[in-house]
Amino acid sequence: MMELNRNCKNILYKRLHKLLLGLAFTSITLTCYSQHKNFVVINSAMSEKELVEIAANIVPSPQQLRWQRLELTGFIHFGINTFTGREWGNGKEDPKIFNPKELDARQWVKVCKEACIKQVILTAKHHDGFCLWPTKTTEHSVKNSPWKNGKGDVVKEVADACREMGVGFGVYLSPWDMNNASYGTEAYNDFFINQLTELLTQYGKVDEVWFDGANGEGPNGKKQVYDFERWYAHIRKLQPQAVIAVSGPDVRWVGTETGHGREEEWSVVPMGKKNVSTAGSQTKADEAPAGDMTGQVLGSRDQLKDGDALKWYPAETDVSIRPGWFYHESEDKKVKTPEYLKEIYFNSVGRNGVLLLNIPPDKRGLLSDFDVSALKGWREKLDAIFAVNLLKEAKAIGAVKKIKPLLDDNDATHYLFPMKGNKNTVEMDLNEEKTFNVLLLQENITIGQRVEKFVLEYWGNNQWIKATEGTTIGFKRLLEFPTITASKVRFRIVSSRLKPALSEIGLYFNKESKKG
Ligand code: FUL
Repeated sequence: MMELNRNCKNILYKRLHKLLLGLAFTSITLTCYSQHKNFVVINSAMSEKELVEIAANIVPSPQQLRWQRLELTGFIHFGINTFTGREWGNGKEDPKIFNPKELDARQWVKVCKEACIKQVILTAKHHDGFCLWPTKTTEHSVKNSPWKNGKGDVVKEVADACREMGVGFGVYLSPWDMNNASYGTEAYNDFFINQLTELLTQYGKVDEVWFDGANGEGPNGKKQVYDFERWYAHIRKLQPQAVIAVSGPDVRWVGTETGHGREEEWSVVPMGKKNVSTAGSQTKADEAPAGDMTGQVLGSRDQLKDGDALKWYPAETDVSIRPGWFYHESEDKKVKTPEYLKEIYFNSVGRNGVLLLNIPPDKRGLLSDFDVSALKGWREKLDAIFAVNLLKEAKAIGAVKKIKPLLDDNDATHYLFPMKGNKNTVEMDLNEEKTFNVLLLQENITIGQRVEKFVLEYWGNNQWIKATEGTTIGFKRLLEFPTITASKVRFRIVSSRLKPALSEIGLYFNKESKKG
């Protein structure tokens, strides 16, 4: 009996222990969760200090983090315009002109993959309303084209190729539709929901849904009031892991289509109030940041008060490898050079953005040799520059000793700079003289984006000399500067919103540098 009692007590204790542990764990999770949000409502009574602290603690959602880590994504503009030679159709095109006789989506994805592009977004429907999948929602689609006798499905071919090659898959579905008769009426929002349902239920996992803000007239001369809220909710239900860009809540348009993002790029921006959109775009886009989204800086200290909320809303930098978004033979000689693409990489990925590089297939349904060789040359350049981190074997010689996490190629580990006295500086001995002209920096954004100003110096002529400097870091910052040879360097964080969590630092040598 005694034995039985003891056993029961043991079981009871164990259960109680488990329960308490469970409760403690829940409360830890809740605390962590409440401290780390990607959206915080603010009010006008808050001081700048409070706002800065809130901004510095805002972090990406898991979807945003996955997306940011991709760094390179690819855009495929392909459709009826490929056959008319236009950039924007008018919705009156005959589906019979769509006939890409050699279409090979595996070639598109393979070329992208070899260029280290991690996700591919296909224009499933552009402004002309022509659908690249055999949709039930309209007759204006591949099903009425001679391609594969109307039995083809470009969306499926791209989705399958992406899955096979381990590349992410996304869809561009233009809200503006110049073909559909219901455009400009409430029925169009239902039609759009049905198109989304098809795209998000028939092709497996979708990682990104891309909405353009363009909002022109439809076939009956009317404009549509887009029901973005409803569309977002639908996407969240069908593909919760997908990010919604750029007229969407997760990813923001950087504000230019040149491929060159802002030097000072904050991923936390004020939202709400004073929405200003570009001409021709829907002015009521709920997700536009406060102020001018094409402005020089968004989210600086004095701009934080300009919204009703602060939000993690990172920048996507979209640009085409050619002057146009669609393929035109006349632009074959105008494909961006590997050197220029490298500049774009530095000024997009290297400025805390994700690059969305458009590579449009031609009338055959293949990426042309011009584009393929430009991408290859680009990749070779980047591989050559980033082959060796010259800091790998460096020894910490200053007040900050913990440099291991900064050199482990892992953006999830970091050193949290105490920022007291000289604990804002990491001083390193390179063991011997090294030649370098590229600086790579990363912050652990799961802690927050915090650095506001930094400087890199080297030891020369018995003094510290500035090599380069900058403002924001964010997920990644790349800076190229005139070539330097030195055996000692120091990296100093001049100002930061809160203790900065630096995750990586690297020095590299670009032997083809144009900076001298
Ligand atoms: C724009 C569109 O009007 C262009 O044709 C292209 O699709 C680009 C990515 O977005 O707003």
